Amino acid sequence: NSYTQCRSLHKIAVGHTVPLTFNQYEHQQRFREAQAEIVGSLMFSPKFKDQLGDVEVWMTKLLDYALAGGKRGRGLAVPFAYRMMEDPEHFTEHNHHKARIMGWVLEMCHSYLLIIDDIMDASKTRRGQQCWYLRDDVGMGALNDSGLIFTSAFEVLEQHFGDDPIYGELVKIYNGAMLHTCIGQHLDFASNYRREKNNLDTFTVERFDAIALQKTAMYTFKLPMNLAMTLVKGKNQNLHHTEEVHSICWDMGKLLQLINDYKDIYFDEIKTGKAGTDIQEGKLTWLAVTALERCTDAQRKFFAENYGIDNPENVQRIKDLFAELDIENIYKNHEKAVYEDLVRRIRALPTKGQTRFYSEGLEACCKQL
Ligand code: DMA
Ligand code: MG
Ligand code: MG
Ligand code: MG
Repeated sequence: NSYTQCRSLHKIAVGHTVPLTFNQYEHQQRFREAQAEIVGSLMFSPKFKDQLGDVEVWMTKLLDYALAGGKRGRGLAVPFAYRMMEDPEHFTEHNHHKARIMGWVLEMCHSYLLIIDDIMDASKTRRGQQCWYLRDDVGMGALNDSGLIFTSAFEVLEQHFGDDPIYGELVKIYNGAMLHTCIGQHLDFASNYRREKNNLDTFTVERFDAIALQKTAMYTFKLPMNLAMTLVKGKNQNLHHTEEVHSICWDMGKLLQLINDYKDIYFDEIKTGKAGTDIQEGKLTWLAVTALERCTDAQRKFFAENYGIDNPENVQRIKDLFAELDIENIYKNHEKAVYEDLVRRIRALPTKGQTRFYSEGLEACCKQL
């Protein structure tokens, strides 16, 4: 079948040090299929099975919302990274499947973050649907629902890895990454211009970097890489702990966040599935800090008067100011430069043994941003 074909293609490709070609569709299909398995086993857990009937009904509805749609880039990155990093001699389908489960646990953590993020950002839509907290039958119950998703993620982890020697390590990896993300989300929220009106001193590129590193890079890039590494044989060679690989992951996270910030303003909701709120909410975004760097005193005053107000006229004024400052072009050039620099650095990684796979994996992830 095409899966076996894909595997042998992989072997041939790797054996001949030809760039790896692999069936993206197959990869996604397999990942999708694992969803039913994890949801099924979760609902079979005694915590849910021996419950009042209402609980299962609610959980099913919640999980349907939480796991539907989205690009699933983070979840897919785990099996993807495992496939890329593992020496083909040690590659097993069993481990590959473990990577998919880890990927779904990650997707559940992501969904937990999004439910909360939409409340904090006063968003209206997500993944083409109304935000969870805005539903008539949800409201502030969304706070507890996010907790249900997060704790269920760890329940899934225990169900599938509880007896595995790597279980303790996995808990540490997930929790560590989630802690960083929550710190990043706190900084993001606390840096909001509306919280400290008239203080633009904190709107700096340095602060944007520090926030993006924690709220985005940590769980989007470092986490899937670290999870996949737990499955890679001979991982104690420490190849994955080189400074440069760390720094590449950070910079990919920053790139993702600046793309996210750009889309919030310049992309149509039809395309992104979510209506932007960054200007209205006064977020510390890459566009805002870049604009401020280029403002005259008068423009800075104009920015201060209009940013962070949920009113179409004020929002339009900020967009006009961005246009005056040519922010869109500055963004495009910057994005291109960051991307090209990343690809160059990834290609320059040492190509002996495992790191070759590592660099291919990173480059492929980068292309998917
Ligand atoms: C989201 O940043 C970060 C996390 C950890 C969910 P964001 O609020 O800019 O994301 P989005 O634009 O998707 O709401
Ligand atoms: Mg948001
Ligand atoms: Mg946010
Ligand atoms: Mg955003």
